[in-house]
Amino acid sequence: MVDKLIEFQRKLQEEKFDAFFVTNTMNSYYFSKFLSHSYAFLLVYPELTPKLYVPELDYEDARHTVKNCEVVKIDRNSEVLQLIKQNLEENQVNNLGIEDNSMSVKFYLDITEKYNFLKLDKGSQLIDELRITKTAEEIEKLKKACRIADKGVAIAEENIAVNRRELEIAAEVEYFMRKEGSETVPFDTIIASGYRSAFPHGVSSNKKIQQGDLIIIDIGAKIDGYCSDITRTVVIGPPNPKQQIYNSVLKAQQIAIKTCEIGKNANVVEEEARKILSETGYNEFFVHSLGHGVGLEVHELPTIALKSKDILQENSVFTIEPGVYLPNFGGVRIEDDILLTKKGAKTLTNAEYTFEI
Ligand SMILES: [Mn+2]
Repeated sequence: MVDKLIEFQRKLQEEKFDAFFVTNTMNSYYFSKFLSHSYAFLLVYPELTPKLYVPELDYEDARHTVKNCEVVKIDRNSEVLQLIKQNLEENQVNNLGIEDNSMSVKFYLDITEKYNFLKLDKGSQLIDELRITKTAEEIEKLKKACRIADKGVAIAEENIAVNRRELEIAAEVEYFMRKEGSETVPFDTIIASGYRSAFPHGVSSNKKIQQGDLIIIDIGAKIDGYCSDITRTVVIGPPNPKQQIYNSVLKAQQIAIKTCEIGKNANVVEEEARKILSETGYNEFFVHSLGHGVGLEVHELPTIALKSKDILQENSVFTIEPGVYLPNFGGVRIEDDILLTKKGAKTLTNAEYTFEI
């Protein structure tokens, strides 16, 4: 079984870090399985047992959960950075990796002052590179989150009706997904109808759904911290000819999914999707990138975009979501989460592509 903490320690050795200071709670959860709602500082050495520093109020919980690190209790009157400093000194650390992508300026200035005997090196990338491919255990969690979101789409479609408000539909979907085991929503549930469906970042509002509206349903669920992200677009009543942009978007999405293979540059996948949209003249209305990685965060690596330098890797999970947005008219977006395997892309979200309801 792949152990990401051991892989990380190997990387630290290769990159000649004496130690690494994991301060982002999502990353300390990634390695230790303990999610703190205050702080959980993980000090990782290439060869010693990692130490997880948690506040007193989290100690019992962490002690029961964590199997691969030594859990250190920080009582309310102690200074955690001071205690970590002692440990760094005892182990003769000269250079310390830090999480440059997520640390506050205040925290950075604080450690620069307190740890002035150290050379601090940027290291977020090392963790991002580990998170880009998923373990079997992570894939199971992502699959569960996807299954719940699939059912959430069906609930949205059942509830959508003329004169109901977008927020009401969003509430029905979230209530249902919670009952199915979703811990929370990874992002606000989006039900965007009519002219509002043309806002690529549209959110649910008090607008009432009307006959003939295009409606974007963009939702996600969360299992053990792992997110899903799916979008379907429906129309109430028979679609008018212009609403058939749906067919171009669906074709672009399906072709892009088929294009995904291990070793391919991510930008090529977006190019393929854009070729299809260009055939019908809609390419210029596709104003965002094609997709993003999904894991503990709903947006992580790889980036599926024209500018991306990422190479698609086996066991990466990411979205493919072309969209076309015609101002004052409406928009269409179709999104699935896919797992990249040796046999190509496998969709983890499997809600039907229903258009007319
Ligand atoms: Mn997305």
